[in-house]
Amino acid sequence: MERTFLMIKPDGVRRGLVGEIVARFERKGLKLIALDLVHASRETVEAHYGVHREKPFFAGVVGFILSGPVVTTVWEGDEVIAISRKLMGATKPTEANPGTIRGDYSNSVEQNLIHGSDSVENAASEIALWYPNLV
Ligand code: IDP
Ligand code: MG
Repeated sequence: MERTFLMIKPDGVRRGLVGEIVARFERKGLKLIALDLVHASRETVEAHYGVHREKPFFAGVVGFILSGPVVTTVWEGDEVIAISRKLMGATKPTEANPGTIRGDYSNSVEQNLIHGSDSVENAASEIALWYPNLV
């Protein structure tokens, strides 16, 4: 059974979209196994976006994630990584289809409401980073 790490970013919390976003994954039939509202540390967020360290948007996205509380979650299910990426929608607002979370609620490439693991390896390292005690 596959697991993924999904995080509702500060814009989603500020805009009151936590329930709406969580509900979409629940309705899809994915199983919620962890959920917390957290004020993340810079160390954790920089490690989380470590693969993007050399990108021009790295400092911006880290600062944005630190701008308010986030909701961290772990989900379980068959093909949960690919399914949740599909429900999230594409990174760029011009490419995120209507019917997806980003397509319906975001028009910003940075403030795009949600993070989701993109591979089995990254899901494992993100879950270990945010939920070191989750078995
Ligand atoms: P993803 O969240 O769809 O997996 P990634 O390419 O992994 O997209 O980028 C991580 C995050 O960094 C994005 O969700 C977004 O918040 C931010 N980001 C990506 N590209 C840009 C950009 O060109 N400008 C500003 N922020 C960006
Ligand atoms: Mg990514």
